[in-house]
Amino acid sequence: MSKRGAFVVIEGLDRSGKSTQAATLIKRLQESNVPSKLIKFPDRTTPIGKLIDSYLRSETELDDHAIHLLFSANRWEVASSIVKDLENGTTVICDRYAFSGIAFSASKVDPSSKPVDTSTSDGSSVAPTHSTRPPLLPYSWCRAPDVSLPAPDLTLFLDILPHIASQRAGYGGERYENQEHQERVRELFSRIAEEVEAEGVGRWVVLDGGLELKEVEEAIWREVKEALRGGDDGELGSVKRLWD
Ligand code: 2DT
Ligand code: MG
Repeated sequence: MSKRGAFVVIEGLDRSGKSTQAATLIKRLQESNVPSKLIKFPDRTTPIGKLIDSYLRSETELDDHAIHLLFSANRWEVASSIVKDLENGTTVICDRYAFSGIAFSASKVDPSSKPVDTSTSDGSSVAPTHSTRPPLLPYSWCRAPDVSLPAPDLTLFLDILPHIASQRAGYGGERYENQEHQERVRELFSRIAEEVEAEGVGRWVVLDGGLELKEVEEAIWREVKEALRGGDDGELGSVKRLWD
């Protein structure tokens, strides 16, 4: 078998620079003659993707469970083609993946729910915020539909503070693009990172998304070159599956 390609996922909050960096990375790979391909989730071009797109633009309302499953189905639509590409030696760069799926859904709260506990030590109470309300969907439920998807060899998490991201151009147009929700999404990503590291499903690397573009680009390039080299024996081995 020829050397397989690496599966590299770029994750982060909205406006953390993922799409810009993914585009630069694919250009560098191609200039280095590494067979590679860029994919993105949600893929809004498929029939399922069109439903997701309409939901994200707030043109339609969908039950929170249903939209979560659609996001996962949108990955399953191409899961076998990802594996095929990797096995044929193509490196796959993926802009968002199942980790966004879990983080964005498990961070949802019911705005009309009773806050967990907003009382302070002196007995007064503070206004309930997003983070004091109970989750709408259990974390384990959010993770379940993505179990057995191809696992990335490397996940690059572009970390940015929500208030910094909110000042970047193009922010705020779609559902979920508000600071309170993004704060909670960032917390969920930390939990996912711990789990990925504990279970050894590929490497999870946190990069400072607040740095200059060029600095982030170089940091990404170093990590990707390392990933392409494979393990100690110079092999990436067979494609692993998420969480199993
Ligand atoms: P973009 O801005 O990158 O197009 O993402 N999302 C994404 C989910 O809620 N679940 C998922 O599984 C994925 C992949 C994150 C659009 C928004 O969709 C959210 C932001
Ligand atoms: Mg967006």
